[in-house]
Amino acid sequence: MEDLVTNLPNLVSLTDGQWTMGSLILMVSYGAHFAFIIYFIMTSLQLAPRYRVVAVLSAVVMASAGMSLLREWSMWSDTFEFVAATGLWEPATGGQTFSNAYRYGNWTITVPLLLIQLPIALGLARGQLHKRSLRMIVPALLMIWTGLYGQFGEANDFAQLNIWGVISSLFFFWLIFEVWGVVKLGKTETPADLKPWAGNLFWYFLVTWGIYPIAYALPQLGQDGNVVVAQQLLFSIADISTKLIYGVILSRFCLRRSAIEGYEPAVLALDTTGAGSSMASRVE
Ligand code: RET
Repeated sequence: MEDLVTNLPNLVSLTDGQWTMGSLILMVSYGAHFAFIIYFIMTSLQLAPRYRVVAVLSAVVMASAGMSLLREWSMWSDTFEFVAATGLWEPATGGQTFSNAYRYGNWTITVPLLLIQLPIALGLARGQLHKRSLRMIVPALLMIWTGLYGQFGEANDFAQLNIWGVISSLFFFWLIFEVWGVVKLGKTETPADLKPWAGNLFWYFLVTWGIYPIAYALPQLGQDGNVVVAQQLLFSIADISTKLIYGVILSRFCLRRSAIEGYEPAVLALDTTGAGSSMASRVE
């Protein structure tokens, strides 16, 4: 029967420290995502109308990911029970099973939204925006769904994990190529002062999205509590970096861009002289 369990956390016992750490990591993650809904909605008010949707999309991503992570957190609580005889948190007999698969389901929604934000922020014209978004979303979804299938091998079938991991990585390379194309195109549309942001965004994307395959492959290091907790930690660092911090960076980029384009609320928001509190004194 045990072979039917496809996710590593259902096969290991955790020390109290490990169990608490896992619970804490997931709680901090969903808490952060929910809290930043407010930040992104408020920020959207300072952006020029054409960029406003970038912050709004971040708020939507926060809500969607927050709910998914809340689900992971409650699954974590329901999966383990404390056994006084061993002093360990053991997978509860007949209890819930823990699975990362819900994360992949959630990415199906959040990843396309994250990708669409980029060409909007970079000011691509409408025709290019649609075409380029589609060209990024296709490999991204194929990457996620092949990875979703592969991750069911993390407990019992490393061949499944690795073969589908490699296939998924090929789609990831294709995606990176498309993102690079968007950034290159976007650079030509970006005001001179902000051009370095575009290149930096690409490298930020590469490093932070690159954390996910490491978390995916981690169970091969061993079936123990440290690996289970480390996997959740990596997923959470990746989640906060690719959605929350990425959203903050894009919003700041759009705020500067809005100001350069003369949008008054953005000019005032960026005014650090103190004079901005009075509209009149800012005009000269
Ligand atoms: C998988 C499978 C193994 C190979 C690769 C993967 C890449 C996953 C990525 C996920 C990004 C998710 C994001 C979610 C935000 O909500 C599927 C783990 C390359 C890059 C950004």
